[in-house]
Amino acid sequence: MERTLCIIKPDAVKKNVHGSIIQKTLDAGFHIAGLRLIQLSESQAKKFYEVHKERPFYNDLVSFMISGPVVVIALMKENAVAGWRKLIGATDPAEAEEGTIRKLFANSKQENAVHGSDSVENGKIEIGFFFTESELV
Ligand code: IDP
Ligand code: MG
Repeated sequence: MERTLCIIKPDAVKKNVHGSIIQKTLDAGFHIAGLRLIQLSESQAKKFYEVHKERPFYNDLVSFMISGPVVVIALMKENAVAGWRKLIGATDPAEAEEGTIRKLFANSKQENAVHGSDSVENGKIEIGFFFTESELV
C-alpha cells in the first residue's frame, strides 16, 4: 500500500468539519497510519511550503496555516497519492468536482480545507516531516 499526507487545514478545524472529513476519507477506503492534532509554528509552515516561497500567496498561506490547529494524517491505500488528490478535488473549490472534499468544505482557493501530497516521492518527504516511522502503524 502507498502512503500520502493529508493535512486538515485551520479553516476546516475551525468550522468543526474535521470529523466529517475523516469519515469521508475512511468511507473512501483510506486507512489511517498516523494522526495528530497540532499547532504549526511559523518556521514549520514556511518549511513545509518552501516550494512556493516565490509565489505571491506564500506569506498569506503561511499566516493562514498557523492561524489555528491542523490535523496531520498519514493515509494509506493502493494508489493513495492519486486517489487522495481525486477525492479532495481541485485547489480552487470553484473548480472542484461535485462531491469532492474541497467542493464540500473549502472556503476559497487559499482556505481550501485539506492538503494532499502531489507525488509518491513528496508523500514520503511530507509524512517524514510530521511522523517518525515508529509513530506509523
Ligand atoms: P494544492 O494544495 O492543490 O497542491 P498548490 O498549488 O500546491 O495546491 O498550493 C498550495 C496551497 O497554497 C493551496 O492548497 C492553497 O491553500 C494555496 N494556494 C495555491 N494557489 C493559491 C492562490 O492563487 N491564492 C491563494 N492561495 C493559493
Ligand atoms: Mg501542492
